[in-house]
Amino acid sequence: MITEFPETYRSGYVAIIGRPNVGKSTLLNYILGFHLSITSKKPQTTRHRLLGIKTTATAQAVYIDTPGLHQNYKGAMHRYMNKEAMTTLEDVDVIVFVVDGVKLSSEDEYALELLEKCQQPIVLAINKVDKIKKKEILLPFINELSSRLNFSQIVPISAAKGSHIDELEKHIEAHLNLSPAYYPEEQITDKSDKFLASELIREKLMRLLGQELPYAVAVEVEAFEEEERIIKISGIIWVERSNQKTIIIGNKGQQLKEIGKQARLSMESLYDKKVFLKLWVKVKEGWSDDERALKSLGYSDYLKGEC
Ligand SMILES: Nc1nc2c(ncn2[C@@H]2O[C@H](COP(=O)(O)OP(=O)(O)OP(=O)(O)O)[C@@H](O)[C@H]2O)c(=O)[nH]1
Ligand SMILES: [Mg+2]
Repeated sequence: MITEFPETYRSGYVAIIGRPNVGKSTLLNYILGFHLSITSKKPQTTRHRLLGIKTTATAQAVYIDTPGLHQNYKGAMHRYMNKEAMTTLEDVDVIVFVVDGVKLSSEDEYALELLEKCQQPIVLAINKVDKIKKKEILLPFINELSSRLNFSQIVPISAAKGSHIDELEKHIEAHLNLSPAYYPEEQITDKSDKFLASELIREKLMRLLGQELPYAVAVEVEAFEEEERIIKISGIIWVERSNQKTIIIGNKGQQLKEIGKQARLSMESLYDKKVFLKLWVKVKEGWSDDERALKSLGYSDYLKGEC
């Protein structure tokens, strides 16, 4: 426990920004040392901003994981997701811009255009370098990127394997403010247990259903009752059409059973307690493009923003 903060103690907000699927949430989880933010092979896994707070003896970095920035959005949910990412840029002390591979996509370009307007230091993390066999092909990519924006640092990393993350964290820490911690030492996120539970269910849906998963799926945790030895959770999986409900339930209910089992195991590891989980699938037509319905499912706060 930190009883007194030294004068050299640093604290600040760190935005993790980039196009969908580059590994932003995987990076946050590696830094924190546990699975807080959901991840999957599918782009647009993260839908809401989420704080992940890392407190050490020398600094408190308040990371903000964001939905991947995407260009060709349609509908209210996509608008919400882009705003969630852009608003984050307003008040942070440092930005970590994540890319992967060795080529810029049009979505990376879109993110770069937004970042050009930012005044804060930007650290570039080139992720998934474990997938690059010939490391020398990174060099022209690094040159191209550094000619585009004046990055404070450029660090090739692998969030999945944990390579060079400590180096990245050192650079981030140097950009934080000289200040005692903003949040209590034991606080790890701004999100409720109920929110984290609903996200773990959505993660299993994304991972188990893959291409079959309808994009418009949302999870609502109706009840979260913590007792001495067990947490009782019940959740609703909302879809837009009845054929989507059939897919999620699967043959003789096997698919839903597996989703529930995997979500329960992840919850037990997150809460360090036994979990009893009940899941239902329900249909609500057109919710993903209906701002009122979105609000009721937690997609609230249309915020203006940029940096
Ligand atoms: N090989 C490799 N795969 C990675 C690495 N980092 C992340 N991934 C994989 O990339 C996929 C996307 O990772 P996420 O962390 O969900 O990506 P994201 O940027 O948060 O995506 P959105 O939330 O959709 O914006 C997952 O399948 C990860 O396992 C890495 O360093 N190496
Ligand atoms: Mg993510």
